[in-house]
Amino acid sequence: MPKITSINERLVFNSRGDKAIEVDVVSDNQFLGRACAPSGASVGIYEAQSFIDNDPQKTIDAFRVIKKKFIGLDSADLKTIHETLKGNDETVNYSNVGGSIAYALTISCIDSASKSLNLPFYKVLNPKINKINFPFPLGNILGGGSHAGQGAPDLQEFLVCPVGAKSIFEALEINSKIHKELKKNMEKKDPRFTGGKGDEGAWAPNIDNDGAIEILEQAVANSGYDPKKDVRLGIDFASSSLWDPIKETYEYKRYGKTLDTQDQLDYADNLIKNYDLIYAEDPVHEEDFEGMSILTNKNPRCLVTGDDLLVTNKNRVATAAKKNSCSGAILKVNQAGSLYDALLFAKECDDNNIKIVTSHRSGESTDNHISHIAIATNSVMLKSGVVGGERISKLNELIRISEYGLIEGMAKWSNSI
Ligand code: 2PG
Ligand code: MG
Repeated sequence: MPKITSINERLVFNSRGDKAIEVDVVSDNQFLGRACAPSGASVGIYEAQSFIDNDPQKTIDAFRVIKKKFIGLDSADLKTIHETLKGNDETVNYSNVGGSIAYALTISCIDSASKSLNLPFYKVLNPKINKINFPFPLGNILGGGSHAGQGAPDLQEFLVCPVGAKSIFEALEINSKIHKELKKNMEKKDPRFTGGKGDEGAWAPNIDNDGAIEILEQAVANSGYDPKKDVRLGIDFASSSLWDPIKETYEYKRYGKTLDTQDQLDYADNLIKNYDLIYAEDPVHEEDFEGMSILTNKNPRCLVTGDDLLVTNKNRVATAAKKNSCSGAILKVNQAGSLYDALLFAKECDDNNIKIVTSHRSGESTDNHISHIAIATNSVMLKSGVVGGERISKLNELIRISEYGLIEGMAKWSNSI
């Protein structure tokens, strides 16, 4: 068994230039694992708390006091590492040790174990995996909301999913082509478009929500694909960022619209139907299991997906399953805290036939572990942008994984969709 012999931790900077925690775990004095915790801009209220009292340095200092408890443990034994961590933090949101520590420690342990065992990361996580089915890359082409400046759409992400692609390389090439094409289309539409991008590399033009989805559909068609067949469209509404809990309305501030609960449901439903969306993430706010359920039941061709609704939490997805609130579930390890928590969530999704979409955060490192986590959890999609060093590192890792010779093809999930 690979034995943890040392642990080192530091503050580094993420893709937004904010402080982030990185942890190194060494097994058997030679196998270095390393992981850096990402962070979100549209953060769900039920997510793990990244730092103790919002203070990265305090979180690092507190970890230094407890880290000796992990020395000598088997770095591949995720359960024991998780339990040791929980022995120091009984809170539900990791507020005593910090979710960033839970993320970086558990992932760097598996990273180190994978080197020591000479196995790919995904195989350490899921030893039963034989043939790989690649997740479809869900590419963020145009965006706004909390990821971009004023003038960009209120909705956070306008996405594409190349469902007609036969290989991961082809899928990534298609997304990249559409990302480039959209820029050209945008320049024609608005000669003052600066080429500005949001946090995840999606274009952030001055356009409203309806204009954004239209121009995306056009860019897909201009790239030579059928947006109702080869490359389907998606939206991350990130509705909790629009929701005003006091007024109980959705505030589309940039374009001066206020929608009540029913209006929002109708708006989301119309977008899903008019554009034949394959993917609709958080179309209503994070407490509205019922609204999600209405949209899920009405739209069997669309993966109605919970992000802030589920926060990678096993109990919340169990509730969602009972109410039929979603057909898709976002998996972000740092929402849950530890990698072990995230795997419990994945199992609950699987048991309830809810499709998993493994996802980056808007504030990322150049780590590529999420690509392996997507494979290990049989995710149908990987949401990791299209361009930018910190996003491309994850997408390129999928290409490397495709050389391992155990490939079956792309995720098999789209029969009814
Ligand atoms: C989301 C994510 C990633 P953030 O809402 O799905 O795209 O954004 O990390 O800001 O929560
Ligand atoms: Mg989201």
